[in-house]
Amino acid sequence: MRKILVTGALGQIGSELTLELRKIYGTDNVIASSRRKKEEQKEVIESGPFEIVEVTNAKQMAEVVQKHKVNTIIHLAALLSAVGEQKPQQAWDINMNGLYNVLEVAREENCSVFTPSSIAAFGPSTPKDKTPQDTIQRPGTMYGVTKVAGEVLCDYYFKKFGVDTRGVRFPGLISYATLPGGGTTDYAVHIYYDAIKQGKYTSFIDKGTYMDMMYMPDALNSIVTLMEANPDKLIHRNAFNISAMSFEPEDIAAEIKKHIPEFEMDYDVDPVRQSIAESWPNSLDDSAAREEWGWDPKYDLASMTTDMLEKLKVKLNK
Ligand code: VAH
Repeated sequence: MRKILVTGALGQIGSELTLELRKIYGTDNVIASSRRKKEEQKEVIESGPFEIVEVTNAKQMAEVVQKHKVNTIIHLAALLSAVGEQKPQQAWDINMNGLYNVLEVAREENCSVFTPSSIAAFGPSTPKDKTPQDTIQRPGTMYGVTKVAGEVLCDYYFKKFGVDTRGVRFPGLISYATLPGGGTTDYAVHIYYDAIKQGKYTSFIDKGTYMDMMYMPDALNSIVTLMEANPDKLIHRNAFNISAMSFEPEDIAAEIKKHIPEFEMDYDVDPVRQSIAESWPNSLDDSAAREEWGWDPKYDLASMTTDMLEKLKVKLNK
């Protein structure tokens, strides 16, 4: 039976993933962890085992793994792209030393490891359209550097020590439960909140800027499906291109207007996040994930927008 430790369990992915994993594997088999408690995440903290784990503290992490007899680590704790450009040294420390500690603890305690990479692992010299699974990766952000290095380090731990490491390259993730923390794709979440609260949104990403995106239910499903996939069928491991849709701000605004006709959007482009977005692919080739472990997203822009607006109207009491 899996005994799973989730790092970064109070973040955008972790908060929903932890609750989903507890439904699948049993509450007591999923230990949520974070560097500190958050008042707004009481459901995750109080619905099952919770531990304080600072991922840069290897001793603390090893003690939690031993205490709960963990055999699977889902490592989500990281600084994202935009925040990583404000604090590049801290991004390296958390994203790289945190991952190194996870891999060393996994090696010593015989744990499997799932940790996501990102489309940020690609850069301006990467083919932009239908970006191949295996291609040049010269990212221009510290976040992207840590993602490429993380992919290679995870493959090394698999080949050198037999640690069962697997990962996906997440696109921008859109969800209604927990706000994202400092990414470039965050505009695609905030637009829904502002559409409901104010009927308008000012985008920090410019018109015509395509990025790959995915609705959170598909992202959660990708983690469990890859984690449980038959290892004999995996040609790749760290990390798989996956995507569900590719759109630009005008596309998501047009979809929202189908539900809120009076919705208006204008632009106040953030040069930092715009340059990051322009360095990333427009769309990904995710055929390897589909062939090797049955990746098959369910949501497109239309169905995601319908569900996001429905759930946010309840959450925001509108
Ligand atoms: C970010 N949401 O914007 C994250 C993600 C592909 C983007 O890694 O930094």
